[in-house]
Amino acid sequence: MSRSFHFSDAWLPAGWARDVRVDVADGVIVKVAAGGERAGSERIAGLAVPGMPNLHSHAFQRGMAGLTERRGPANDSFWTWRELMYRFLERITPDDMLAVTAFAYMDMLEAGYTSVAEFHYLHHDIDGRPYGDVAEMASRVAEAADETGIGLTLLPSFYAFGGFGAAAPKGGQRRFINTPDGFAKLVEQARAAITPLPAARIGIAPHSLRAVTPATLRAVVDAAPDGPIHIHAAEQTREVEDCLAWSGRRPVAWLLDEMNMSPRWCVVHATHLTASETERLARSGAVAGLCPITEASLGDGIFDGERYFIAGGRFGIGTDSNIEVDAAAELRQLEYSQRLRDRMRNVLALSEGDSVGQGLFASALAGGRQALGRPIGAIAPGHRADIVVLDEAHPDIRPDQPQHWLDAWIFVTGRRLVKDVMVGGAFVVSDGRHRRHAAIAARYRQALTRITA
Ligand code: NGQ
Ligand code: ZN
Repeated sequence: MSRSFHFSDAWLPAGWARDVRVDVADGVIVKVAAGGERAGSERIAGLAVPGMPNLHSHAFQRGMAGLTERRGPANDSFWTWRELMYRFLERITPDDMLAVTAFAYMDMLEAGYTSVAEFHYLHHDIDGRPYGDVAEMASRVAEAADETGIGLTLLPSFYAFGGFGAAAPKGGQRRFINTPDGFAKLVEQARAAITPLPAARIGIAPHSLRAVTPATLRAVVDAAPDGPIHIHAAEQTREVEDCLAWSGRRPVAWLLDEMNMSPRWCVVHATHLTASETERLARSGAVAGLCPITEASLGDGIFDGERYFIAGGRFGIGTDSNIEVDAAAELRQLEYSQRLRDRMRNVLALSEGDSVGQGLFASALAGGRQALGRPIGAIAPGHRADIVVLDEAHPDIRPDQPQHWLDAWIFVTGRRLVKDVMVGGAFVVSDGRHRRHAAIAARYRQALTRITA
């Protein structure tokens, strides 16, 4: 099926262009022409930009947003939050998984994301036994993507141990656990579950160095000859200390030394790195999976963005715990974390005159594309027609100053500016609202009422 659109303004690889005709066939952009012919095309007012890939999500955690912001008995931290998260996920059934994930994906689409890499580890039944279909939960993730229209890279997570040195899993982890063989079956079933989805992709996600051993990590990586590989690393200082005690090396240094860190890899968080780890990671071609809003929420720390950018490092953004879903706000938080640490401004724009917003947006599109392993992230031939239309009539958008438009979105308006969203050439969000908003929201509310009863 082919369709043509005519956008009043569009952000193309070379920058903003006026009167842009985009021809789409089977969900893919086949031709882009600035000043192109209007006949036979649908006219769309607004500022068209490529949809942002979300490179790191645990969709089910959307259901606990707002429920962990009360002080506990002592020393609230990432680790006490994790206990609450384990308690929350104890109650999630496959139907709940669908309800919460679809709501999270709808929220992403309404907030400027058009694709997601789901780092999926909630595999087994509540008692820890595999479901009859070992990929039951993964199938619900695929169903949620199908229902909402978001592009999916599904990353079944390999989780085998409770801590460094093959520590036994704790009770709260029983729904995650697989052997490498069991994991291989899960990946095969998950692959079958995503087959009907347009251009969906599968990869793997060894959860963290805490959750694997060197031998099991190598086994699952060797069994995946292609596709993205995502892993959490160096998010908390305690994880770095435990890794040093276990191996004498820090997590990212260990990965760089022991695994072939190629562009297939996405190192999620990479918060606590030495200067040399930061530079080595940049040179490896892997993507740093930054989740600045969640990292702030969980008290993780601050990524060394300036050093990494100067070294040419690649990055993308992820919504992780999904506590606040907003592509613009995620990029803003990344820059603001640097400003707060350095007491400076415009830290992540490297040359005089550069726009912080434009630079971050362009880099996050490229890094997201690499981490998701899908042809996305540009309004250009060969890319999926995943396009976000921003409101050109918003009072903060000065019609004659396109050089400020992305900064206005990222630093001023955030997701309120998102008007219409197209995925694979079909509009799923109009005037800021997903076409199935009411039904997906009602089902989510019902599921949450039951889960948190
Ligand atoms: C997760 N989330 O897998 O959901 C983790 C917490 C862990 C973040 N790290 C659990 N943000 O790392 O063990
Ligand atoms: Zn995560």
